[in-house]
Amino acid sequence: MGDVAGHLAELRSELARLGAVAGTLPDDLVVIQVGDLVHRGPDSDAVIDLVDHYIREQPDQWVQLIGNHEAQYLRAPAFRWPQRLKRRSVGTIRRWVHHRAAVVAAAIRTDSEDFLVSHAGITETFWREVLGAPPTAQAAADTLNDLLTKHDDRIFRAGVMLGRQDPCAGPLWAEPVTELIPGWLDTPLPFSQIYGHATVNDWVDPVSLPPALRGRITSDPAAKHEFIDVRGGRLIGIDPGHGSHPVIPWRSFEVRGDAA
Ligand SMILES: [Mn+2]
Repeated sequence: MGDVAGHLAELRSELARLGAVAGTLPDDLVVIQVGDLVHRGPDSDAVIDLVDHYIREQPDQWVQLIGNHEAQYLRAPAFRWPQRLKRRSVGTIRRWVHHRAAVVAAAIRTDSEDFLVSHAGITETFWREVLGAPPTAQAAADTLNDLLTKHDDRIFRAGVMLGRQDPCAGPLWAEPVTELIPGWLDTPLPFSQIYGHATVNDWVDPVSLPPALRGRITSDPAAKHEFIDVRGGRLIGIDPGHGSHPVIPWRSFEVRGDAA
């Protein structure tokens, strides 16, 4: 599930579409939410409460990832933001991280494809230099989550969104057009990646695509998903781009396989 951005009604209706009834997820569903649950929309604290309900009641079926907006509450804020969560919500996010109910990355394997899921994606430079070029999504996710446990600053490394383009921007901050995608045009992807945070497309005010991506990118505007085909796999952006108002319609990206 892409960025929720503080929109409780959108979170509820998407979970209902996925089969949640009366606060219970169906047995065969695991939700991996890519982070940025909060800010922009009107109900950030209520979104934290609802996710906390699922994390408590069905811990094996909700995998919460950390976005750069959650990171604002885990360490010294990296940027200024007009909204601020209630103290109780901050405590909830910190408890998730402490108990590893919120992590940096997850892996999904299907019969035909291996996926790493993270907030902003792993750049080629980050994959090689920080992670040591792991060949599988599971190995990459394990290393990323170990780095979080060790409070390694590289997990939180910013990039162009905070002012300086960086090929080693981290999994909470990499910007797709300038930081995430370019490195993977030269090096085969070891596994596909699913991420939120930002998309090449602007779903509200369509932009012309960068020349390097023409012919490589396909989009599902109804779902607000985009697919960049590169050697070795796909880069799949699923941030619907909710602002103070939700961007409708949007959907989670559904994969049939095993989440770990
Ligand atoms: Mn983000």
